[in-house]
Amino acid sequence: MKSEVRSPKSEGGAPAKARYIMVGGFLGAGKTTAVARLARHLRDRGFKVGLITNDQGHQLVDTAMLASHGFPVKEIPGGCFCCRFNSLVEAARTLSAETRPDVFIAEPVGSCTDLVATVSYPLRRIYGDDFTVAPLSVLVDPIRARRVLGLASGGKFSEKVLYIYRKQLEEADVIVINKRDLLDPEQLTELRTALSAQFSSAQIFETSARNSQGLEDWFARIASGAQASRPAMEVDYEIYAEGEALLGWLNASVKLTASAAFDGNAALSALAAAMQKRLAHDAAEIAHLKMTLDPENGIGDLAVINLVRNDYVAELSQQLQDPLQAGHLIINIRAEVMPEALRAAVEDSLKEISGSATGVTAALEHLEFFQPGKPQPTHRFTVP
Ligand SMILES: Nc1nc2c(ncn2[C@@H]2O[C@H](COP(=O)(O)OP(=O)(O)O)[C@@H](O)[C@H]2O)c(=O)[nH]1
Ligand SMILES: [Mg+2]
Repeated sequence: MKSEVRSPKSEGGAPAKARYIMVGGFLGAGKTTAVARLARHLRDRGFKVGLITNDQGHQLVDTAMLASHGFPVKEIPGGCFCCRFNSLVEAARTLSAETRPDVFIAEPVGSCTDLVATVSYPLRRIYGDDFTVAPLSVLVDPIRARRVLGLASGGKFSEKVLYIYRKQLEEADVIVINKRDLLDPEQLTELRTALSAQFSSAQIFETSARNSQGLEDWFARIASGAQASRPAMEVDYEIYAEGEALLGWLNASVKLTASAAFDGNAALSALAAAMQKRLAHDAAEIAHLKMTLDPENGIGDLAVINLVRNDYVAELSQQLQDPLQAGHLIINIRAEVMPEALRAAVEDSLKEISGSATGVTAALEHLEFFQPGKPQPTHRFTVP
């Protein structure tokens, strides 16, 4: 089939096209987890995989997490794929020069929408000789989705942020209800029914990316299916920009050192809990708080912690095997609050976990906190 992933053994004749797979969805839906699973799935079948991460800022938890699994990763910081389309193509070229991937898997920014018109269709039209473009997948966290669709109560974002959330679903070729382990069967059916009623052009899958459940059918669909050729949706870029600007963004990197070896997993949990408490006090709706701790001399060892809504506890999705005496901490937070509140929460929380009581010293190496600017796509094609 024309749009299939090229065979890993098809060296020799005319250069085959690489497959471009984009895994979108709102902040915290499980994109990075799913990308890591998909990359491993393809690698196990003999394909070479190249990963592309993207963010409005620099110093990304996702890049550190995916690189720790041994995949080649290129990061496009400082703007979304649609606004940095040329950097996206450049990243694919660099990966090609290094490892010649058969498949690129790209994770766009979780607050980004209009990807079909600004990324998929430009890739198809301008670089159709280089890539076959997979259907666009949009992942959802089912607890968050049930609240957005009015099926459950709980913390929500304001209407302009929800505009982006719904637009992401509207353009999806494939909607993946991820984290299905968090719902009982009735709640899952109710969510699926509501999604298929509102977003009828999308095919729906149910997965637990973290537990590797339900992934095969979805992977088969995006590894070999063609993307539909339908007119791209309409987007009000004023509302989109206002929704983006309501989300505060913070990225930081911190050097942690201690007088004696300390438990890095416990330190991450304590830090996440302190930030969560501070942000709750500021009435910030957390979209994603994520951190990695990379021990000095801890070859391949990396701790990852995530919090994706206020009324939950931060989860250590990867833990360190051993105590550490020095390490590098990356902090990424996206929440509906002014960025200054994020800065204060991070600085105060770092003070809480360091000092004479713990023997840990926290030295801030990089700090940026901002509201994303108005998206200004390089291209916008309403038909492929
Ligand atoms: N319960 C559950 N949690 C998951 C699943 N997939 C991902 N997560 C968790 O959701 C959080 C956010 O995941 P991440 O992949 O970083 O989301 P992203 O922001 O969309 O890239 C992490 O704590 C993951 O471990 C799942 O299938 N079930
Ligand atoms: Mg991610």
